[in-house]
Parts: sequence; structure tokens; C-alpha cells
Amino acid sequence: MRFTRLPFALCAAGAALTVLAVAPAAAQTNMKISISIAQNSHQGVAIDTFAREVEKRTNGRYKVQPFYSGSLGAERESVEAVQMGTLDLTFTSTGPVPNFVPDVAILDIPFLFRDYNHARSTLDGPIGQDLLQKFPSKGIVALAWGENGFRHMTNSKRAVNVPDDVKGLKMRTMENPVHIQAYKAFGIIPTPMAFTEVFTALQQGTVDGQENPLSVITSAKFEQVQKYLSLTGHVYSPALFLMNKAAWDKLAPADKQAFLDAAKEGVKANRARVDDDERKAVADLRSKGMNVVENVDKSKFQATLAATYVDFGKKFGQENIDRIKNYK
Ligand code: EAX
Repeated sequence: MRFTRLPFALCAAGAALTVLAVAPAAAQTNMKISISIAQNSHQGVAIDTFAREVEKRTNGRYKVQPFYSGSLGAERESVEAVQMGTLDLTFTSTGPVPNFVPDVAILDIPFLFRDYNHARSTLDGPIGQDLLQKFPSKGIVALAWGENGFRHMTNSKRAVNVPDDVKGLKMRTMENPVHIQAYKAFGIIPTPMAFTEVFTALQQGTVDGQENPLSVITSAKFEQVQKYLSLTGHVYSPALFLMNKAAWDKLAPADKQAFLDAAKEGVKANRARVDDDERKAVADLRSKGMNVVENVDKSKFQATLAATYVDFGKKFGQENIDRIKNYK
């Protein structure tokens, strides 16, 4: 309250006037946004930028408070909370999202995207934008595609060059049905769990390994609990800005645009940080003692998926998969 700063007598005398003078500044609406990983990360810059841009673009009428490291829940819980409206917004990998919006599972197929340009242009183009339209009927509005990154395997047992090397390794996976099915074909024993439990599971040896983008491996300091990293790049991991639909529906049209533009700025910062991490991470992880296999023969991992791909072709429609693969 601005007038509490005034001397009491003046305040009492001029209360009506003061209130009138302050009144035009409309009430502020506070919202929360969460990520499951640390603030110092490609996802931290995404939500920090988004929060700053929302406030700026709505002249402070909307204030978004960022929460990090799964303090409001890991990814599956956060998406659930956004759907129910107990959380306004979250920035999440697509890991748990097919459990809520099954259509997006197609993006989690291993070796679907050739490189970052292919993934980004597909998500920003008609294919990605059509998929965003699948969310509102589930009570969620997807503001924009962001990025988690190409996933690579780490473990505490041995250097991984070929699929034979991962046979029998117990590896934490995301709670993602497409990943779990495919990784079984690689030969690993998939152990789905929330990200917030992964560091401890690796430390205690509950699992031998995990797979994540370099941006996550470095920000989570997995080099402290994993000896071996192989740049398998076996799957691209998209991310999303998600918002509760009822909260979205309450926004005036201009504010909706402000939120969408803020999300776009968040994605820009997010992708720029991924690019930066990709340039630096391998040298950084090596200097901290990790053994890194850079030249993995990806075609050998892909070959283990022959039967799985036939199944995915039936499930998602081969023409839909090919449309993504061939997108330029
Ligand atoms: O979104 O669960 C995961 O492995 C995710 O990649 C991570 O939490 C960042």
C-alpha cells in the first residue's frame, strides 16, 4: 500500500484522494512456473526470461514467480498440477506429457530428428504447431515448444561404444512409454523414475546409469556420480511451456499475446543456452574426470530398433513419422 508511507495524519485526511490517485494501477495477478532442474540451466533461463517478459509486456499486471529443482514437484506432478489448476505454469520436457496428451508421443521416437535445426524447424513449423492444438481439450494450453536437447547415456560401469555395451545395464528413464519400449530394444533394463530422485539413485547404485542431454548432465552435476558418458544422441527431447487452460481463458486478448511473446523469448534464451552447453560440456565433463566416448556408431543403436520401428509405424502412422523425418 503506497499511502502507508505517508504520515498518519496526512494519510487519514487524504485517504480518499490518495486511493483515487493510486487506483488506476490495476491489481497484480501472481502466478507460478516450475522446472524440475536447477536454475543455472537451459530451463532456468527459459522460465526466468519468460517471467521477466510477462511482467514487462503486461506492465506489471502479471507477475510470474519461478520455482526450480522440482520444488513444486517433478515433471509428471507439475503437468498434473497445471492440468488441475493448482499450478499456473510449468516448463517441462515431453517425458511425462504423453500420459496427458498422447498425440505428442510421436516426437519421442529415437533417431527421429537429424540435428537441432531439424528439430527446431519441425516444432516451429506446421507439424509442431498442430501438435500444440492437442492440449486445450486436456485442460492445458501449450504456449510454445522449447528444448531439452539430444539425450546421451551415462553410467558407472563401462564405456559404451556399441549396443552390446549397454546390455543388462539398469538405467533410469523418464516416465515415457515410447522411450521405455525403445530402450528395452537397445538391451538396457529401463527403470522409470522422477528426475528429482535420479542423483540419489545413481549415487546409491540403485541404477547403473541414466540418459539426458548435456545441458541436464552438467547442470545436475552427474559427473559426480557417473564415470562414463557416450554421445549416443539416441533421442531428441523437446520441452514445452504449459499453462492451465482456465487461467489462460481469463486473460484479455492482449495479455494472451503478451504471454505467447514472452514464451517465444523464453525459448530463444533456452535454445541459445543449449547451443552454448553443447559447445562446452564435453571438455568440461572431461576436466571433471568423466570418460567420454564421442564417436558412437549411432546406426548400430538404430539397427536394434527395427522391430520397434515397425510397431511405432502402426501406432503413430508411418506417413506421420515420415512427414517429420523428411521435414525441411
Ligand atoms: O527436463 O527427467 C528428465 O530426464 C528430464 O530430461 C529432465 O528432468 C529435464
